[in-house]
Amino acid sequence: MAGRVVLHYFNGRGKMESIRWLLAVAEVEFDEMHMTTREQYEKLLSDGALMFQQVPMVEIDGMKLIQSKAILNYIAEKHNLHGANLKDRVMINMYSEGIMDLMEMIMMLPFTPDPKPKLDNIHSKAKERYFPVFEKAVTGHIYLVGGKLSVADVQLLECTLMVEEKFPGIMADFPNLKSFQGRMTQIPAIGRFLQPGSKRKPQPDEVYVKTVMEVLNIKLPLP
Ligand SMILES: N[C@@H](CCC(=O)N[C@@H](CS)C(=O)NCC(=O)O)C(=O)O
Repeated sequence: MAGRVVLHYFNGRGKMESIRWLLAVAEVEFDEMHMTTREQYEKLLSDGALMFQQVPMVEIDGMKLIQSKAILNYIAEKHNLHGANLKDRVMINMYSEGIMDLMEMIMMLPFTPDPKPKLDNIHSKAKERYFPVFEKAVTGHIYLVGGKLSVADVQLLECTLMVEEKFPGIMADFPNLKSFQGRMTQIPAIGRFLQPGSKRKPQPDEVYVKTVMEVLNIKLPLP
């Protein structure tokens, strides 16, 4: 029998947070190994657990999976959160990639020495490029694709909450997206994940940034 799911990452959001969200929605219990030292990372490397020397890594069903999108797709497929057919799936993937592009910009902010111009760019991209697409997609539809909850819906909720943390009030121009958020938070597993004390991580702080930089030997500015 496959053991419990174990997430190997930092004690912070980064590229693992969408995986935490999806597992929570699929109601899969998981444990976390938080890397705090370079030695822990080197141990994973020497064990051959990190194919491309990168985390996230997730132990699941007897495998050690890497590459966050591959991990998300595996969990989504397994838990019926990846559409009913090939055409739905490609739409889900298109939405999901767009959402991840926006979330990645926010993810990189704490590692940016001069975040103000990046923040302004994120604001205009969210408002003019990404949110209008999703506002339209959820108008008259409960979910993004095929009338069925998918990984893209889960990521869209995660993303809109992240953007709102940076720009409170941004949703005022997107009433249907706001309603979508409201519907999604009614899903019991999501309601529980949004409660304090869940495995959802807070916004990155100085400790998180310092830990990531030390463990991965990152020097600023990033290339
Ligand atoms: N495409 C990979 C990228 C993973 C990635 O960039 N991981 C960072 C931490 S968030 C890392 O391990 N960097 C170490 C390195 O690249 O040497 C994914 O989505 O999982």
